[in-house]
Amino acid sequence: MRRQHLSHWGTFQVETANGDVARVHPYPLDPDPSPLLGNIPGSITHRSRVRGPAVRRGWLEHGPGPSDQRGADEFVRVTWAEATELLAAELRRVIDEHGNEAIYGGSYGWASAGRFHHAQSQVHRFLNCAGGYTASRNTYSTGAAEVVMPHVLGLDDEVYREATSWNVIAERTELLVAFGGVALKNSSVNPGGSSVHPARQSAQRLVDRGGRIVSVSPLRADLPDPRARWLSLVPGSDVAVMLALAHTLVEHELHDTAFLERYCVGWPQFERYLLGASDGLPKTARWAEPISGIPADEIVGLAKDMAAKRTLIAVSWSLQRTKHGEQAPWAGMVLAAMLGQVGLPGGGFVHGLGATNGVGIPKAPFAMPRFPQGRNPTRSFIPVAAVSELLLRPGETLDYNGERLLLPDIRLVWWAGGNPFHHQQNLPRLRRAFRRPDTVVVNDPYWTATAKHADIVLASTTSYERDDISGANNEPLLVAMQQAAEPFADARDDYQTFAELAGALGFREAFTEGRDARQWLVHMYETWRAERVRDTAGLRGLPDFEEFWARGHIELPLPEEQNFLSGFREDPESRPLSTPSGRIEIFSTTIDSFGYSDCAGHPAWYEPEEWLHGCRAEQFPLHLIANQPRTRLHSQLDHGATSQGSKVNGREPIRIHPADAAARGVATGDVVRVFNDRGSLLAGVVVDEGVRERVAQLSTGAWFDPADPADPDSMCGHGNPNVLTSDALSSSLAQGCTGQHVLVQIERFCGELPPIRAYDPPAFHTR
Ligand SMILES: Nc1nc2c(c(=O)[nH]1)N[C@H]1C(S)=C(S)[C@@H](COP(=O)(O)OP(=O)(O)OC[C@H]3O[C@@H](n4cnc5c(=O)[nH]c(N)nc54)[C@H](O)[C@@H]3O)O[C@H]1N2
Ligand SMILES: Nc1nc2c(c(=O)[nH]1)N[C@H]1C(S)=C(S)[C@@H](COP(=O)(O)OP(=O)(O)OC[C@H]3O[C@@H](n4cnc5c(=O)[nH]c(N)nc54)[C@H](O)[C@@H]3O)O[C@H]1N2
Ligand SMILES: [Mo]
Repeated sequence: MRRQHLSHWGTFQVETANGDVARVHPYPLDPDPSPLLGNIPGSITHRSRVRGPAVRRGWLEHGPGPSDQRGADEFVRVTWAEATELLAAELRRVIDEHGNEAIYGGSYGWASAGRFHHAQSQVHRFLNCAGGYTASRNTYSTGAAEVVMPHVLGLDDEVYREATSWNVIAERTELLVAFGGVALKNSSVNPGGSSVHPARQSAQRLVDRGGRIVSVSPLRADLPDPRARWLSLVPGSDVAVMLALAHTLVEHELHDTAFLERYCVGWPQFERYLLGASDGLPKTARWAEPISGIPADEIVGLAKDMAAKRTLIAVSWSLQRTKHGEQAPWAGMVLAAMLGQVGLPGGGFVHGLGATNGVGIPKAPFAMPRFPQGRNPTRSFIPVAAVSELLLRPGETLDYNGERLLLPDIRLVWWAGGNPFHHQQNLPRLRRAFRRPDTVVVNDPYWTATAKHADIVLASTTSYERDDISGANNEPLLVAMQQAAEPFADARDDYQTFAELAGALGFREAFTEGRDARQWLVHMYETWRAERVRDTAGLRGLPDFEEFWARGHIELPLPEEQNFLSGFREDPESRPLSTPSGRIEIFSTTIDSFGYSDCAGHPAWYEPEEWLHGCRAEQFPLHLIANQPRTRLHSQLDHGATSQGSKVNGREPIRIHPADAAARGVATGDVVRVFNDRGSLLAGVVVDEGVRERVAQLSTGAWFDPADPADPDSMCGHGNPNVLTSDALSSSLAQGCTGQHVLVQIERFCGELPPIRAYDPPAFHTR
């Protein structure tokens, strides 16, 4: 029998056999189903599953406390009753002795789709009922943009949710200049689920119509259509190119002064910087040529074209996942403002086009069903990528968006639905940070490196083992996610785990409100339906829960099309932006007032640290792009068929230019050691002319596999790039993740290849 289900990367039907997914059938109306669906079969009973609750032996025998055994110790299988009792007692101790602030419950991560069993919502609701926790703010995805764009546009995630839609771009855009390209691999996924994937066909349509796409990127693979133009540049140099384009527009009087006057503030300050009046350095195309490697006449030609055509400037999220990442989206927005096409159909600015499937699909004019997380009475928080700072520097401070945050002394760390040994930079440092707390708790279906570094591991079900309802921004289907298999071994839904714990701590009723999982689904759906019937005429025909469940999905009426900032353009007086000036802030008095040396009041060029023109490049001469994987979502289902199919000699593939391969005497299929002064890893070579010279590309997501689990500096034999990346943050403004770029050296690996142990469970001790 087929069950309806959904993941972040698609809607599909599931066929099961022997307690596992045997086959998935993509949603028939999806023109471009994701290859990531191939990772699902076999995932329920894979050997890397956590079979039941487990406790680290040292923690069980000696009690809570800092430990250098995390990641190296054996585990002991316990019953759910024991796990609940031990953890309830430890939570009570930490809260009584150190306060709720001492719990780090930021728990960043994508988990699985599904509004009710969403692991972060579950852990946050639970910890809120327990009196709160130190939280995390912003994301790894857009950590820099989320802080700077509210100052510039007064918008937060509306920048993506209200992005110009693909159907408008396909029909109206004449020139799409995409900094960071439009990598179709990324449009597979959407947080919370996806059904139809329009990016590929839309890019095709644009080119069929005679429109042009210029993909500015160090990788050819970022072209959304083979007919698009690849403009290769030195990684990290985009802001210099944007400034040079802006300078060219001014030089040729091609900028729209009327638009800048009416819709923006701060043009004069920026213009002084651009022309060199404030620092003696005009940001000309000649200036940008040696920085970016793009010939000056190319830049001048492109600027003239941009002014002559209906032009959309796309800035990918990757550009802000770097040192000074605040600058690229801000400079891109300013460039679009100079062209004066902001708010016109198919013109203007878009941030993250194709980064997820949802960017480019109009947003629903209403909220999705939700599982309330409650209120966190504890005020302490960190910008999310500062987790190593938090754990290693208690009592010290961190600048953030005009505030000075005090880093609390964390005693208990709780992760549910995220994998910091996937997402955090500088894993050798994270491993040291994970030694400090008294207790680390992880809920996960799999023995990820994070679970192996925990003290208490709570075995979770996967979404296929439970019923749920989807619900995602910018997604036209609401899907009944129907349980396809029985829970594996002794795994439990996170909801049940937290409900039992809440019981042991005396707040079960507050956590569950007396509902079981099924009753929550009905409650969430029916509350949502009642709100929709009240506020949206088009949704009056919504079926009740039973009918929705039987149908498997319902279609949501999304707007036909969407044009970013069109309302503001039509009437800036009655529909101002929610910036202090009500207009686009080319110069932000607020940011300027913070007085940060690494983020001024207007977008500017700052030299990054990890790049080819810096002094580190003498030692580590290749620029590694650690981007999102084509074959999986982050670290999820790395053992699945699609992901495994891409491995080279069992290692994650690293792509390098033929000249760089020849210089090192390596060829496709060889295993290389990739290293810098932070760490080293093994990866499998793919020689690729579509990679710029002196650039290498190694995706995130290979499960961390230290050769010696007791040594924090141990080589990763599998190819997780975060062994090498720097955990320096974007700037004092946003303190965002900078993991996209890192300098490395590569050499042929001559030793004996270590076996891949990443998917093996840890050793167990039997009592
Ligand atoms: N170097 C570098 N690093 C990066 C990036 C980069 O560009 N370069 N990108 C960053 C970005 S943008 C992101 S978003 C992060 C992603 O980082 P994460 O979101 O942390 O990565 P995932 O692999 O999606 O981790 C999700 C975890 O949730 C678990 N899980 C799934 N379903 C459930 C469930 O129902 N219950 C529980 N308890 N657990 C569940 C999965 O098994 C998995 O371990 O990585 C960041 N890291
Ligand atoms: N298949 C798949 N899709 C995903 C994800 C996944 O894990 N797998 N993760 C999702 C998530 S959480 C997020 S946040 C988004 C992220 O979306 P993005 O941040 O856009 O994704 P990346 O793949 O990291 O980067 C996109 C491209 O930017 C280019 N690039 C890197 N550095 C530079 C530079 O300095 N200059 C220029 N011009 N280009 C550069 C790289 O060639 C890279 O392929 O992707 C989402 N989509
Ligand atoms: Mo992300």
